[in-house]
Amino acid sequence: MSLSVLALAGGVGGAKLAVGLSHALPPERLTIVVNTGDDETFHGLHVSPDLDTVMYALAGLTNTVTGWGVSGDTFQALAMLGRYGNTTWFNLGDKDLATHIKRTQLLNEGYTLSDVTRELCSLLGVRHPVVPMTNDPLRTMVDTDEGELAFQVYFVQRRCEPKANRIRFDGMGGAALSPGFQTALESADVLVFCPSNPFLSVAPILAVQGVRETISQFHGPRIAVSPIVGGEALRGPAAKLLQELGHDVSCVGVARQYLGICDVFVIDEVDEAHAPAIEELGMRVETAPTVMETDWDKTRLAMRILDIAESISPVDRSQG
Ligand code: FO1
Repeated sequence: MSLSVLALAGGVGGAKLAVGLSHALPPERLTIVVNTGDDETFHGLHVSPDLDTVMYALAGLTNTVTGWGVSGDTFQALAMLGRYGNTTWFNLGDKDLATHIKRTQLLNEGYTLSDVTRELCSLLGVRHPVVPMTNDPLRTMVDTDEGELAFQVYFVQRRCEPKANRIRFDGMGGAALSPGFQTALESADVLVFCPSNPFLSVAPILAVQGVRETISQFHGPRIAVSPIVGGEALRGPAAKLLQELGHDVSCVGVARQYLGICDVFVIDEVDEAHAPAIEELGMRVETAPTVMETDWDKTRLAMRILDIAESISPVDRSQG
């Protein structure tokens, strides 16, 4: 059986599984829809961190130390911008800046973010479709003890230190899903939630007009991978946010965020003891090695997800 997959991804964790899926599936069988709630304007340039993280990963350009940005990049332009009095807390490398210049140039010419992403990917040799969740502005805002902060201010400038009370998606009422996302939702056989932050990476995708409802009716298996392993986030503030927003700091707390939109929840082998609590939520649980360090780790997890999807026939789902 040859399944076609729609993968929903945020930044680094999403990019890793996207790479694994790209090894397991040809371009016409995979669409990677990416969060754009983290987008921000720096120095007059449109920066789409999660789109770039996925694009660089698929292009083999990733800085493997940080997980974002371009390998071997330098920061001379940023240093010069600092001399001109611009803010420099968001580390834009010289090569990375070229991406933002090109993106901004094309957006200013009237192309959509989907068009621009397709063009950048094509120029970097990325063959699997990478699609922004929306072409419209939708910005993640974090309400904290220090007031409401734009996502990158919270994440990078304030290093996720302020206590988060609530997360809001500015513009969600007017953000329509991108054409590529719409098509993939209609035509994919399987939906995969990559191991991305449920509040900061997946929730903005679900906040796009009609997405949550469409996914709740999705015709094929919906499989989510936990980004929390052994009670800790593999990276980023997922564990801190679970705690601050009043949820269990475990894969069970993550699974609860997927109620009604997920059929199979994949947890790491170290979390096997949590399986019954997740099954009680009405999801099937699978355990797998979910920590992706090497390319083989990524491909192995992708292949496992495809095996799980193949094991669920449409009949099983309609009876579930
Ligand atoms: N993350 C950081 O922690 N510090 C940075 O200075 C930083 C710069 C940066 C530049 C380009 C880019 O595409 C991503 C960058 N990131 C940085 C990562 C980014 O803030 C996060 O990956 C996401 O927005 C969360 O998924």
